[in-house]
Amino acid sequence: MKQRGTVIRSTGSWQEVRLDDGRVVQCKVKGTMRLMGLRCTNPVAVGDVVDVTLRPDDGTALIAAVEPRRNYVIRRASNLSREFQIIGANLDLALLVVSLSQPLTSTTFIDRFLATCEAYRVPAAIAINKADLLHDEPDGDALLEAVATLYRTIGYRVTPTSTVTGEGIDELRALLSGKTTLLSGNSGVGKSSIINALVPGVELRVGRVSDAHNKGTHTTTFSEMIDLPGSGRVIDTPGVKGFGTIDFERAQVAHYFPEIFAASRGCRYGDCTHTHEPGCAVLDAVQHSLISQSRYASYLSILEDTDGTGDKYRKPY
Ligand SMILES: Nc1nc2c(ncn2[C@@H]2O[C@H](COP(=O)(O)OP(=O)(O)OP(=O)(O)O)[C@@H](O)[C@H]2O)c(=O)[nH]1
Ligand SMILES: [Mg+2]
Ligand SMILES: [Zn+2]
Repeated sequence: MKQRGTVIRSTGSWQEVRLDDGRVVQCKVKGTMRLMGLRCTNPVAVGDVVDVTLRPDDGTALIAAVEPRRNYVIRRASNLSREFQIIGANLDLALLVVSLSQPLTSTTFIDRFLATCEAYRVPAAIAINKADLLHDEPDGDALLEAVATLYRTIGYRVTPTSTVTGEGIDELRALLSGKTTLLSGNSGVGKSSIINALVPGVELRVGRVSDAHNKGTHTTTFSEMIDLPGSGRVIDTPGVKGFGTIDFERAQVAHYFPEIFAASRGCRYGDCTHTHEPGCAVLDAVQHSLISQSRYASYLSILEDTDGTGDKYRKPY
């Protein structure tokens, strides 16, 4: 018997699927599907709409097919790895949760995440969590303001939040209402804590305060979709250390940095890579601080990781 459903929890080998009739079943992925998802560590991700085959005789459930994804967020499992991981699928919003203190999220991480969202047409926003810590640190507020302004100027929504004081939580609630939102970011930035603040009673496991400095600590170990009060859903995910981008075509990388793309219209050459060419309007804008050094460095870092052929990752479905 075939049923349609949505993957709401994924441990890698097991998927929990909420069927359209409301029942929740534990599923295995049908063996052959792994081949279709070649090089992908998880052929099925939270948010995927799937066809499930139920076998009433032995009580097993198999995911037989994944419906084409509206969009998704994907990362390279590690910088040199040839394997990819789909972090979430069929999203209205990807909320990147960052922290500028305990731990410090790097701008490279932020920019690689945002560029991936641009590439896969997932609207992205940023929550700068642990704002309470910044308010208590010398120059903390200046750092918060600088980072927020940088990304707001490019066009991203930025919300400073604190699960300790409640700052920004109402704003997030309004932003996420009615949407399916992926929460992603480094380990320990407070993704699960934010969901706990948004969803009374859910009580996700959060890291111990004493572990907050320890980047090796991963408190959330599997991805999980949680219903928001009212309408909307959030996906909590395990923290990730780095965010390797997939092999973009070199010429495409600038498209994923909105402000670099906008400036590039003024470049002398149509195939300008914005690295050394005369008459490059992007280099000019960097020199005049109209494009931030950190964003430009992130652009270069992705370009360096890209071997130029593009399309290494073929969509499995
Ligand atoms: N000061 C402060 N601490 C926070 C805030 N939000 C979360 N924390 C603390 O940060 C630590 C990590 O929080 P988690 O919610 O487990 O972080 P996470 O992003 O879910 O981490 P992973 O599941 O490992 O990816 C915990 O000790 C939280 O209590 C905040 O706004 N301010
Ligand atoms: Mg967590
Ligand atoms: Zn240029």
